[in-house]
Amino acid sequence: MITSPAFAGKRYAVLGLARSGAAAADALIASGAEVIAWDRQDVARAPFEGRCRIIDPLELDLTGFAGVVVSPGVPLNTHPIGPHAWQYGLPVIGDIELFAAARPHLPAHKVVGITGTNGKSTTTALVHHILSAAGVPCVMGGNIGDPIMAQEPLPEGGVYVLELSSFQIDLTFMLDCDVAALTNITPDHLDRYASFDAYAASKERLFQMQVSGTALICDEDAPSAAIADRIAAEGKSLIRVKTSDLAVQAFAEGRSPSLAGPHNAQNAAVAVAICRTLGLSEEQIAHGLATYPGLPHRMERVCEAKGVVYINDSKATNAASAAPALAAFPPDPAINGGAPRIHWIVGGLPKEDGLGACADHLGNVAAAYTVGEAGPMFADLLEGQVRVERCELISEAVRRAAEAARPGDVVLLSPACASYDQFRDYEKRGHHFRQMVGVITGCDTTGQDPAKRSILP
Ligand code: UMA
Ligand code: ADP
Repeated sequence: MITSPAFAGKRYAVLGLARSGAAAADALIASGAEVIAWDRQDVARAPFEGRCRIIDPLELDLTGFAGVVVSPGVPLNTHPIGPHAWQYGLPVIGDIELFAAARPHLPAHKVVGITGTNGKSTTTALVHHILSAAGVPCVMGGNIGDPIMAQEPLPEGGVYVLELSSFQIDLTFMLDCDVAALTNITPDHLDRYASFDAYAASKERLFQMQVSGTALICDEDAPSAAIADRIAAEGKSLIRVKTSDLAVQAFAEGRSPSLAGPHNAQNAAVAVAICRTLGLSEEQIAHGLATYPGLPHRMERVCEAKGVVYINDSKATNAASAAPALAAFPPDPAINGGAPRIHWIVGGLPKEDGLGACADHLGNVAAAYTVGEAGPMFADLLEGQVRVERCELISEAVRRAAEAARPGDVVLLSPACASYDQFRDYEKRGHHFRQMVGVITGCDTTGQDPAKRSILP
């Protein structure tokens, strides 16, 4: 756990006690801070009974507090905690801000912050893998893996690789990343922001917090390019990254199968630029790119049964991230006479009104199986373009897709929606899909074998 004298003797309210909030409260208590903790769920509050005062900060006079630590899942745009804290002049912060405050007392280290609408986790995990393979002490945290405050501090020379969602950036004010990177910006999380511009502005704050570090921006969409232009105009250190950078590099041919596809080329190009900025050699980077094992729930090959491949892409929570999955399996003249071969399970909690970039790849779709709250909307949009089966539940969608699929076809969960209508998060949705595929096909789909992950054909 990361503790710091910076918190000793201070008083904090912690709202939200799931993974990141619990780790923040633990770290504050262990650092000698006085903590008032709260979560609307009693199961989340239970581990703190007897360890600190448990009370909703909304019921408290917060005079004398140092700050209110809020979890990224608490919607700041609608929750009353913001106005309540601000009336006492208190900052509303998250665990990443606690980490930033703890940094001066940690052994000399570097911080890499990675944001973007899509590709954050892949880029973060890839940078972490390249560094680890090169023998650099490093951890990854933030929006991936264990919360950063729960991790052991690194020895001198270590690198903290942080995936940062816009929700986390909104709760962070002094994280000066040695390297801050942006993969892309497309519409997402619009329920949490007043507009797409406000969402993009949230991402930009990661770079505004930098004092002397380098900004790496993949400037292939208009909002990202605009951010790069503003950083350049301020005279700050900026490297513009292009997906095509990867193609001209010596190691372009040696990428792990888990990094197949143009979207992963974008992620890999950003990761390579980050590792170069950190001073790694081309050989070290090439080795890491070739051996990257992939992450679960991103184009994860679950199993093959009766010639049908089942793919779990539960992390595709918006249209821009589902589109590359649909593009990955075009009709093949050698398979079923060149008929479309994707049985697409789509839907969940809707984020956008239309099909977005998915509309460009409907020629690859044999049938769509719509699920969740967005199911009827997707069914209405898709009917007349592809065969549609209204299913509501993923279990029903897998059952019907398995019945309809022919050898050579692909059953693909790439929902283009958030999971929160039916699941705790995209991971639970992905596990459920895996389980259902196991039940319906008879395959063992419980394994977490990295060799099975994220393999594109
Ligand atoms: N809560 C209240 N009152 C409210 C609202 C929420 O008490 O009004 C409580 C909830 O009961 C819950 C907690 O607040 O216990 C909210 O927790 P959380 O949703 O922030 O969950 P954590 O487990 O702390 O997970 C967070 C990130 N979650 C979100 O950003 C929604 C995780 O990102 C991150 O991995 C984790 O911290 C570790 O640092 C997940 C995610 O889905 C992967 N991120 C989004 C995405 O990638 O699209 C941004
Ligand atoms: P994030 O952490 O930003 O959500 P991930 O690396 O976990 O990103 O990928 C999430 C989903 O987005 C996966 O379904 C993946 O196939 C897709 N994806 C990954 N990188 C990109 C990219 N650069 N552009 C578009 N989609 C992407």
